Amino acid sequence: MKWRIIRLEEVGSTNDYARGIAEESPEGTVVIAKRQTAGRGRKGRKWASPEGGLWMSVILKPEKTDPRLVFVGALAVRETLAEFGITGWIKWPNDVWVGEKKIAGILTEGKAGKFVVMGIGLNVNNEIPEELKESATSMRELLGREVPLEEVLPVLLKALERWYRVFEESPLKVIDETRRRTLILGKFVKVITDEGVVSGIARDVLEDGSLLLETEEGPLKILHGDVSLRFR
Ligand code: BT5
Repeated sequence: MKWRIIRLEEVGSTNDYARGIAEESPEGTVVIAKRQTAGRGRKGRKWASPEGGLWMSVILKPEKTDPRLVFVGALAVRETLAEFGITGWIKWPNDVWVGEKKIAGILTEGKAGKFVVMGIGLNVNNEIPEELKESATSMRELLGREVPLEEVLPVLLKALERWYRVFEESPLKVIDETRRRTLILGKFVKVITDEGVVSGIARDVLEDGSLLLETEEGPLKILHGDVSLRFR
């Protein structure tokens, strides 16, 4: 992949910026901002993006828009953390956790047949806001030292490229690896979906990327949702 990096001091959201230029930009264009003033998660949730974190969006032009692309981002982040000696796990569908805390989130958005913007937010050296201290961590907190963003970025881009190629060749290989790296399988979870809250044992990540939950009423396939684990 020929990466073309656009660096911004500050932006509302790198995903919005990337979406604005995606159609006329080549695949491999990466938008990185030092700070985001309106960083977003799914469903318009806020993503805290003070200086020190890696806030970026990658423009991809896959043959087909595919919701499973989110795992390419999550696997790449997991692998990047591993390079720095941190063991992270994917929390289906779009988070990476270390222990009981979230360290990264992926937000894929796109225009069918045109482009996909893969937003990645990774807490590196940034402060974690007070209200997230219980649920979020950073590489700095885990390693006890700052890690220059310029060291993290090439590792992440390399891993992204590799997993993107694997995905193009065979999405099922990406699903297989996602299964292996998923934190919640075999655990009792609660999932908030648009249809309501369901709970049960997370059994599998299926070929289409959905989560298979074993509920008291039987197996249930979930396409979108927010999983919470009962840690305590
Ligand atoms: C996500 O959403 O986890 C996707 C986050 C994607 C952020 C990147 S940064 C670059 C690009 N530009 C953007 O505007 N976005 C992308 P979701 O699964 O909906 O999780 C959102 C929830 O994570 C929030 O409601 C908070 O509870 C929590 N959260 C917010 N900021 C966080 C942070 N910095 N670290 C850990 N957790 C955070």
